Amino acid sequence: MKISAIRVTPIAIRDPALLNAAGVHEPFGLRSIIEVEGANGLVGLGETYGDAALLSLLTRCQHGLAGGSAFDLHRLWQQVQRHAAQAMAQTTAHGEMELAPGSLSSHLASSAYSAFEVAFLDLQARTLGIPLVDLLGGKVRDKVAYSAYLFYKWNAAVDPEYAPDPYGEALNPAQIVAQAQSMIAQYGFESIKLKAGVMDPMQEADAILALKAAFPGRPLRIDPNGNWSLATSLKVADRLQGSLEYYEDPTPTLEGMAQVHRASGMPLATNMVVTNWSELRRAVQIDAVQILLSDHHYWGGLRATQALAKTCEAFGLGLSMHSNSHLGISLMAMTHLAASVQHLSYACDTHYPWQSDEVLVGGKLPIVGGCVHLTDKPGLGVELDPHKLAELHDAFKSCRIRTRNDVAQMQRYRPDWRQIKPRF
Ligand code: GKR
Ligand code: MG
Repeated sequence: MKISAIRVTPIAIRDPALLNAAGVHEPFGLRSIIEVEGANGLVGLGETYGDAALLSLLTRCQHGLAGGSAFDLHRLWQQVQRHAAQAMAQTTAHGEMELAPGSLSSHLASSAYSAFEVAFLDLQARTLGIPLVDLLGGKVRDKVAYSAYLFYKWNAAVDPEYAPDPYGEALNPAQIVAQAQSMIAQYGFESIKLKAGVMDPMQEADAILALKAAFPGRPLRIDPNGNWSLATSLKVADRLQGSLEYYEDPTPTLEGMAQVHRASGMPLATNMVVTNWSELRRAVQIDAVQILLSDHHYWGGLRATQALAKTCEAFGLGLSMHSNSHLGISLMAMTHLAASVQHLSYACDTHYPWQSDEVLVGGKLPIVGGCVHLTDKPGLGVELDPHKLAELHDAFKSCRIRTRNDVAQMQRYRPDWRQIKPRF
């Protein structure tokens, strides 16, 4: 199937004032929407980060890809490689947002490849008239479970740039439980993840205990994004023994994680210390983590993530899925991938409930009983709404953000705020 045109459209989507180890989310998150149009008039869709360096690489690749075949993924990789060095030379690792792994300069090539790969596969599947999951070997489940992703957060009133959101402020365990109750009432999630690394670590551990009391038997996870020292990680581990499904990125470095696991015996998960194949090799050597949070956006696409799943299985690691702020094209790519992977052992992460914008016909996709259901529709099973796309592209043009920076956003409210790791 010959590709007649490729379009890369940066968009800005509303995001609430979610707090994390780096600072606070900006009022807009950036995404890139990829359209790969075939000579048959069908269009394959992809979605990825919209930060400047990746956007520049995606745009550089766009023209060279037209004229090739949507089935030729080797050519896609060569085109991405051709431009990656130039794009990387323009970025600097200094001050990068570690919390957005897919936009790190070291991942630029695999992130760009991933974004196009999804759109190529979507076009292939639409051309064949089959759901995308069938190109991944078929589905082993009809629906994919996601977890409630809770955040400490400010009320939108903190700054007129933030759009109002239905959840309000969450700065203590009672407000976190209330957030969980309203998110679960709306989406039916069966597992719960708390983004931590923000408040006093013992208050955050208490929030987990409060969730445990409010939702008995529901799997719980806590993720401070490596913001705790070894001593703090172990203190929290003590408090939470028996209460966690897994302990996500308590402390920085593979060696630090290995020490926490050895001393606490808890299963540790990561999307921070293992983000590429060489880190995975080292992690296995020193038993640093027991669960890997995969993410097709930077692990090299849907097929590479299937290979990652096999590798995890071979080395006895569990597998879950990481997310950053995203819309429905990413959600469906994650869902088709997760539906194809037998070894996926946990509910996946998703930021989707935090997003009020959508680029798809029909608006936001349903999450029912905590799950996204696959359909028999061809490809990813979703259609782009050109008016919404244009509107969110206008939002990108008029917003001041070009690369995510939660540290700088926090400094608007607390000028003395610094990126310190670990902070506690
Ligand atoms: O959205 O603030 C956030 C998260 O902290 C995100 O940036 C992380 O990449 O969700 C992620 C995680 O699990 O570490
Ligand atoms: Mg994480």
